[in-house]
Amino acid sequence: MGVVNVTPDSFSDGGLFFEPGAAVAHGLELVAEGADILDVGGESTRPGAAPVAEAEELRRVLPVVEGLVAELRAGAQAAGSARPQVSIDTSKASVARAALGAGAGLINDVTALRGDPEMVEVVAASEAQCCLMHMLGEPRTMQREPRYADVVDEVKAFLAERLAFAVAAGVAEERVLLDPGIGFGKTLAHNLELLRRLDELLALGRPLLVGTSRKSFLGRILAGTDGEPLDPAERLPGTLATCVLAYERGARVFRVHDVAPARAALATTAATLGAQWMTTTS
Ligand code: HH2
Repeated sequence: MGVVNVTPDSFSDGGLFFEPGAAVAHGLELVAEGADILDVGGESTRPGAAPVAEAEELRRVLPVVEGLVAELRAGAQAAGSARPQVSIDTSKASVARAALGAGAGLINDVTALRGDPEMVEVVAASEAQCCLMHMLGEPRTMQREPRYADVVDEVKAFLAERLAFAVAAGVAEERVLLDPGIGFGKTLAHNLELLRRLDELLALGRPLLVGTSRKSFLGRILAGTDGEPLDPAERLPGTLATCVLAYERGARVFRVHDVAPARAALATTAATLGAQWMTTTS
């Protein structure tokens, strides 16, 4: 899953692809690098990020979803292959509805259907897949001394409850992906424990999505002697190490900014483990 941030303030690539044309071109580049899913987002979830109004979020993401769907459709038709999927990273039902109307096939809701009471109906009424992610609190406050008795048990119980909620509302279980929410209301130790014990979440019976790409815990592990965290642009080795580990522990969807190196690292890991590298496009 390649990240297409249409924001001025995302933590690692804010402002780079803010114009619709630049965002579409970037998404197509990620597909050329091997992405099977493009995750389009118009609101940063970094700690302390300013909320984005509905009209502004729509203005940012809708032309990009429309542009990508049109280009990917044409490309897939010409090649006779499956079209890579477009995902919408939003917690607003109206944005999800509009993106689905424009051809998105996955709703990535970092609030796991808690942010907008209408979101679950939008998902249930569609054929789309949906990613439910764990987050402690909300982005503005989530990194203020997060505490857990046992982070893995609590994330697992939360995801089980959210999955049951979605299914009870009419979302087919087969459409749901689950995500432990690396960096969302977690300390460095929490993130590492979740990755180390990721296999415990497999008992939930749904594919696991993991997003470690360039996140600040990687910058902290490799902080300089002055204590300064490593710059986001320098976090690719850490991203790849965590993706490989997460694959070995059972994760199957990896939300990354740097698709080509992630794909190469994961294909090599899969081959080494004797598994087949499954994608929708090959
Ligand atoms: N992480 C980010 C955003 N959306 N969605 C899921 N399912 N899982 C994640 O780990 C996840 C996510 C944060 O990364 P990014 O989009 O690069 O930054 P920002 O939120 O600042 O735009």
